[in-house]
Amino acid sequence: MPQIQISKIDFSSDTYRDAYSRINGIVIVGEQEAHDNFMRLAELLHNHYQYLVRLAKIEASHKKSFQACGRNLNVTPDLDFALRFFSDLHQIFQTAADADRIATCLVVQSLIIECFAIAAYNSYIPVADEFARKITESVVKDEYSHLNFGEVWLRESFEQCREEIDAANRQVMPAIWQMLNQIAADLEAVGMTKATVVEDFITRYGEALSHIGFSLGDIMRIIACGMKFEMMKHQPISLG
Ligand code: PL3
Ligand code: FE2
Ligand code: FE2
Repeated sequence: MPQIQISKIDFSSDTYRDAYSRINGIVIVGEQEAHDNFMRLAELLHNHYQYLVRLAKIEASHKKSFQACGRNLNVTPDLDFALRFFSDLHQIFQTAADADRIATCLVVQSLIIECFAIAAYNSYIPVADEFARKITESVVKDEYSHLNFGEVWLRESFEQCREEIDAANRQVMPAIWQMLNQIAADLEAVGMTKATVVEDFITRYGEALSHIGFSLGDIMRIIACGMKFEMMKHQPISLG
């Protein structure tokens, strides 16, 4: 029997629009970062230059699409908040690119940011307004191929890169949990939940690591390494 979904979300309420100003800022700045990162990767990976420039252009078009989503709801994106939100990841990517650490750059952009985006967009789709839902459905399709680029490259250089991938992960995962915690309340306000995003993210990132060549044991360890920071935040301090 088809389920009738009655949306309780009021897209024009102040609460919704306030939270959306930060979420919309994040996706706009996130897509801009993705554009810049793929352009940088194009310079670092000459034999993939044209393909990576094409990916960068797609990211620029995603940015435009999400700007339209904000305008449609009469929301001004909070870009200052979003720039601070991405600053740790931005720094990690720039430092790695300056040192020619391509595997690290790919872990940051092509694996982690893309998995984060796919998880977030998929959980946004069921609660989005009509206009944003159509846009997000088409954006998320592109993101799968961006994830795939990193998987394929890292799989081909797995033996030389596994240490670097591991180190990059240890650097990035705590930042990702922190980012999610910062926007947990805003996610709830637009009808999403942090738990859904975390679950989808872990599933996709774990799958990506297995495609690259990591064993199940490695994958558990890699993901749990980031989780420790996440769990500590919610554990009551035991004085006993
Ligand atoms: C990669 O192509 C783009 C990277 C964007 C990063 C997105 C992070 C998402 C955080 C939470 C926002 C979810 C809601 C989506 C609404 C349009
Ligand atoms: Fe994108
Ligand atoms: Fe992407």
